[in-house]
Amino acid sequence: MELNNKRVLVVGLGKSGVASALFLKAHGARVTVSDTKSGDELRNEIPVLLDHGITVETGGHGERTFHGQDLIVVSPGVPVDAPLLVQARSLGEAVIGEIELAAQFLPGPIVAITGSNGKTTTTTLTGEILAAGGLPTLVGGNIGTPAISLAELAKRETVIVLEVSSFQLETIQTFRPKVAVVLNVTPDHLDRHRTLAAYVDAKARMFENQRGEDFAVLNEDDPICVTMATRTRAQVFWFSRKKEVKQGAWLRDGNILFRDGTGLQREAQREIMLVSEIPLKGAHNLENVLAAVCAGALMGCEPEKIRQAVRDFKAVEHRLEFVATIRGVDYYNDSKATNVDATIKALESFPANIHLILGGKDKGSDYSVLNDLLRQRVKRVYTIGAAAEKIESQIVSSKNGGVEVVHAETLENALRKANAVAVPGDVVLLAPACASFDQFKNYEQRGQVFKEIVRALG
Ligand code: UMA
Repeated sequence: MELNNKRVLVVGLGKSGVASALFLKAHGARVTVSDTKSGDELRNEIPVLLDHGITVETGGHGERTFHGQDLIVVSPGVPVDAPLLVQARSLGEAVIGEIELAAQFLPGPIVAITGSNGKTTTTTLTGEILAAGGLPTLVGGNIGTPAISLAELAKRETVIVLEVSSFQLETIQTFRPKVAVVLNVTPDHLDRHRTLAAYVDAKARMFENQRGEDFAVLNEDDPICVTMATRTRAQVFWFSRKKEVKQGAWLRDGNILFRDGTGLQREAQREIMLVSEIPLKGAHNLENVLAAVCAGALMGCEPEKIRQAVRDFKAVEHRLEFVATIRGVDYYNDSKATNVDATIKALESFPANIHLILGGKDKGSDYSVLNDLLRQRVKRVYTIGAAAEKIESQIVSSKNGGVEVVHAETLENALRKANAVAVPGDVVLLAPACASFDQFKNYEQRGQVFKEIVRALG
């Protein structure tokens, strides 16, 4: 892609927008950035852009700003069907996302990981496996470091491990992972994608540009993943907790095995490690490990190196992260549980006596699917944020044989109320099933605030 002297508009001035604008400018483009936030809200971002000679538009997207651009680069949070983008496309302007921009400039192989849940853990672990296997590795994407910011650091031999979201996949064109992992697909982001089918279609774009020499890694225990196998030209590898797979990773007698049924190593079957050596809680994390093992083995890492990396792995921050034990009560931060399925997985990790903090910004979710687990394992639910009323209307309360629900409004209130009644052996869990943007900057800040309040309680 030639950028020199091209007119490029970057839409959205978050992490992706800032990184894209600086990259484009460094490559000679004439860059404008546009954001709906006010100049005051963006006071930290604006000076650095102006210093680099980038034009900044704040407080809304002007129609004329979109005219006459050679390229428009959108941030993942910007809906692809925004009227100004639709109009720009109809005028023949190229509209791509930040991941596509990165794909055009990343010189080495990409290992991409998507899924409704487990992306961050699997991406981090895969990065550590590849590094342990001796491959120069960089990790980024939806995990928090924009992919485009890796482009300047990567060499031809560098493997780029990217967490990729459905939002990012909506605006790809040539993005082609050497290894494309889909961990699972359960309803999420329906406020943006509208239907589950549209969400699945976005996820399946992982495979769009793959070729026969590439690999797709899919969860054989996930019904939607199984249907995706027909959507790639790549060689399909499976992982499963429940059954033996034709090629990929599975379990036998407490061991993780990997079988490569391709090429010279036809039917080669290798023991990787014992399941009991995995330091992470929960069945969902076993799936994440199996997926990362597959990706590592496909990139040529030795079993012993894979084993070492998994054994040394620490839980990712905000992902079922143990915070403290206070007067016999364990506090866990799962702020990254931003959808209902992630909350289910968090609840399944503790047998009983849970005080669960739920709520935030609703994403069109159905919270009634939590009811069985709430009845079986949860002592009290504390609702917070904008989704509180919707959640309260969908979960069965103690009056009707369900769980006790406390309307707490804020995280701090919820923690104080839980702390006042929890007894030794109980677990206080933030696994909110919602996005954070109603009360926090992002899920990381929500998790930080949770941890600060917990520590203060102690
Ligand atoms: N904005 C506009 N116009 C719009 C919409 C948004 O100007 O129509 C502006 C906002 O005012 C804001 C900026 O766009 O200033 C935010 O852009 P963004 O939402 O794309 O956020 P970034 O900071 O660029 O972060 C994005 C990802 N965010 C989203 O997908 C919502 C981050 O994932 C990611 O870490 C980062 O790029 C680097 O790749 C976060 C996320 O919540 C963690 N992801 C979702 C998830 O995991 O469920 C998909």
